[in-house]
Amino acid sequence: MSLFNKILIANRGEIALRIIRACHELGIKTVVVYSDVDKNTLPVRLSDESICIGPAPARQSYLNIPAIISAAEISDSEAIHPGYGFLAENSHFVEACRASRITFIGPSAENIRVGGDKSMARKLMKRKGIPVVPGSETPVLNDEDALKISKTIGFPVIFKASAGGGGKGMRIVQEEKDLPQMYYMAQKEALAAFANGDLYIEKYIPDMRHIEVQILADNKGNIIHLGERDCSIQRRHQKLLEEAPFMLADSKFRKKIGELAIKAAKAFKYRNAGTIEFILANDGQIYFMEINTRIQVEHPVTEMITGVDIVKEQISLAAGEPLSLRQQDIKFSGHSIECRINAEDPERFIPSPGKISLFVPPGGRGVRTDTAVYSGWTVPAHYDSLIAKLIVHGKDRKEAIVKMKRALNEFIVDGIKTTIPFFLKILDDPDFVKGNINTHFLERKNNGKQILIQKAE
Ligand code: MV4
Repeated sequence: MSLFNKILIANRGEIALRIIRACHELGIKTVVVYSDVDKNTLPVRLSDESICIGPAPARQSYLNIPAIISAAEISDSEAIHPGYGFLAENSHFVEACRASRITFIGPSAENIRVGGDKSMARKLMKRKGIPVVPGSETPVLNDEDALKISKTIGFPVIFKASAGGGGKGMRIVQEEKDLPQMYYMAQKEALAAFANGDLYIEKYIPDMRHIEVQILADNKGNIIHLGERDCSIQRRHQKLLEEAPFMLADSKFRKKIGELAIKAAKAFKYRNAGTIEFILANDGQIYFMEINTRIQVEHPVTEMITGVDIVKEQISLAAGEPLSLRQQDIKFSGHSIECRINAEDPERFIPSPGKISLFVPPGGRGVRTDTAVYSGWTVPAHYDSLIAKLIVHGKDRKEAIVKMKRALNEFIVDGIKTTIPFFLKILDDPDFVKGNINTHFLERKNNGKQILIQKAE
């Protein structure tokens, strides 16, 4: 199998290191690009080559397309892995790679364009017979248009930004009289965040669970799924804790949601690794929510229960290899949980950058820590605050919870504040332990005065 000789990694932190490890196991040389403040990082130290591409602000470094393409050219890199965030879902970057005859390790530019237009993606799904939440067919043009549609589907409704995904430009509208104001607030927020104020409407589904399915697709259109993840524990639309499998999924549910995800991916003519996100309503209805056209932060929980190395699969699929696994080869075993450890005040979730004087990640059977942190390193304030992903695997959910608590208690991070204490509280919460969770879990805990998080604003 001749994959690539050399891959450039256009990212930083734990995911850059995760990709370096996959490349080295495949016998592929790596080049990392980095910003001034990332000179003394593990990815730079452990990569075969490294190239400084600019100053700390991401616009001038990790988002600087000409600098990254030049770095790939001068280092003779045949492919670029974008990781997640930064340029991972930028269709212009995919086209720039193509123009320079560099393989983009990920989906097609078209996949990213359609997936990034949430309203268009919804329309495509509906046309192909995949259930979507009742709502608008296209972006709504104005508040009158929005009111007309809302009246036909019934309140409450939710506005979402076509260019969004995950929170910004979202507003729940409980009743008719609130609609105009909510419409303009959502539009203003979407415009500011995405330079695109297009909004679409969905019926508001109370107490939903966020269930997503990992898929892999080769260039010939063969698609398999690696099962589902429950990502319902979120705060302000940031996932904090993810698990696989969804604890209430039996093999029938897995088959149903897995086949829906494959059908959705086929409709997109999807290539490489991706995720289909679903809303699971409390009446058991499954609706397509959006498609994520990248490797995701939470991919390790799927790796832990399937034994599939998703990053290696991405590389092999990008090289044009056919899928090496058939659906019947995918076996699910045990239960995995991931906690996203952020450099943040665990009470107020505000960033806590600074020097980490001592860093001792936990280990032992069934414990994986994906991190690029080491003792003495300083967390820069310029990027997101994820410093480590703690992932455990147990024979069942109960064992995974016990293991996660054991590992969190072992984890030493001195010098900065982290979200470790917050996860210890969640893992002791009786509702969490029972699996009595949904996307409003944390808000409900707050209102019930079992404070797990401080109220935002
Ligand atoms: C929804 C929803 C209810 N109905 N969609 C989408 C992105 C994710 N981060 C939250 N999203 C939601 N989508 C429909 N049709 C509820 C949420 C949602 C939410 C919405 C507004 C404010 C806070 C929220 C917390 C969790 C979930």
